[in-house]
Amino acid sequence: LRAAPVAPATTDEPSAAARGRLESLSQVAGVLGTQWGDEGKGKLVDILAQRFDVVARCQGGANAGHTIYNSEGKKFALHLVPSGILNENTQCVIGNGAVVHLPGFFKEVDGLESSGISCKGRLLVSDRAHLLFDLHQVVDGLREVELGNSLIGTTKRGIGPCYSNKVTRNGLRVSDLRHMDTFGAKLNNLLRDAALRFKDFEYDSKILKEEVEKYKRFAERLEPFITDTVHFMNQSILQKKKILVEGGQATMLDIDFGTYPFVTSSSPSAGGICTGLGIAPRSLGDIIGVVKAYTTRVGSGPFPTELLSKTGDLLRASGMEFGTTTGRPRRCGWLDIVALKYCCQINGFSSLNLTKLDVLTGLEEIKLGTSYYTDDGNTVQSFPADLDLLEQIKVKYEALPGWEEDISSIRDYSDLPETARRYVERIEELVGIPVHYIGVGPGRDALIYK
Ligand code: 2SA
Ligand code: GDP
Ligand code: MG
Repeated sequence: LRAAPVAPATTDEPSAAARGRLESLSQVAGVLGTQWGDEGKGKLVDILAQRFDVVARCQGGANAGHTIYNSEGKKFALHLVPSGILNENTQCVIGNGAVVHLPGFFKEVDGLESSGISCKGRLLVSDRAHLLFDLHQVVDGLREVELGNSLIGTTKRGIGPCYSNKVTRNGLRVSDLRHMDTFGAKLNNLLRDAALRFKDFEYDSKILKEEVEKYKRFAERLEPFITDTVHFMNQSILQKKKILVEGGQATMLDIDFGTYPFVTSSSPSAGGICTGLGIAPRSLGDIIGVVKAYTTRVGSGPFPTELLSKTGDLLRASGMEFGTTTGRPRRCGWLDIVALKYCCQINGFSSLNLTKLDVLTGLEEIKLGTSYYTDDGNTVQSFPADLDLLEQIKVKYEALPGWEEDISSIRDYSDLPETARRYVERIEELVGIPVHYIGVGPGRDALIYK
């Protein structure tokens, strides 16, 4: 295995095949993760954004980490801001389903602005989005400590505690910044609850006062970004603007469909698009599922095709599999077709983007996990909810031959080695959804349109 290449600078015009694919996408389209995150969604969103007027995030917060490269090869790590921000003609929306940590948000905005990317007037934050406070991050950490060996392995960005407050109905929303007279009392409730629950949670009236003062300044600074994004999204649809929804995390981390409790606290699957932006299901068109050519996972939880071997280490090194947000090493394994089929059912993808095919170069043999079975030899028909069963499950593999050639500069599908094409087509056969995009490197141009 070779180390993944550094993204080259590119200003190439898209090929006819690329233009065909990009121009035929529906008015409202989505890009969603199909595994346990980090499939390379950010790169596809950044490429597609060139053809879209609006790019919107519908769930999650700064737990997401999308690494993208602009046309000069400059690297950007985005967390909350949609990956469409690098395209100056695109408006970006942080929808009602997302959670916003304002110190982190302004840090990201400042970083972009200092790189010459203007955010003002292009970045809209929903007045219905919930505010994620430092206190949520502290509680996230304390919960993990309490869980000991059974910890979830969260990003410690405060995601679970913030969504907990949303569901308990005592959370604060962006629109509360316009009512600073009641803001302090509401925030005090959250701080007091946290202090009652965790003895190590520091809380006194000085902390509250400082936090309220800080948020008074944030309220002023955020005002130009605050938008009724439900109205904006629906107006944009009526005005025939092209809208791209950028998923964070992935279906296997979905609060309902993922490997609960080792999941995030939002809905990164298709349903989350409607609830997280306030747009109707019938407005949705193409939904592209992003699939890494192998599987990775950060944090704890079941991972049936995990490779605890040298091959897993090779994939990690070659694919540079370290978290964008926390730098944690990602667990690596073979592509899990059972989990992928389950995810395809839930999301109804119109096509797939297979990413990081280049990382598999040099492997003599590549495996696909095609079915699950139990100790007594019985095949498990669908992806199980039962974690004990998942931990013990056996995987039946199909082995395919690998390839030696460097594929990172290939742009035409027909130029890929035959064994690489066979790998792609076998995946299409097994899941019944066409692969329209194939990633062969991290750069914007390193994409094959099939
Ligand atoms: P949380 O923080 O409450 O959402 O964590 C709950 C679980 O969800 C997983 N999770 C992620 N998995 C992969 N990538 C994520 N984002 C970062 C990235 C990760 C990083 O893109 O690289 O930098 O470490 C992400 N966000 C949440 C998490 O690992 C827990 O399993
Ligand atoms: P996301 O969270 O789904 O947006 O993915 P991340 O950005 O967290 O992780 C994907 C990583 O793989 C990033 O470092 C990308 O630059 C990189 N990447 C994306 N597509 C490809 C690809 O096709 N080949 C290689 N070698 N790297 C890729
Ligand atoms: Mg990521």
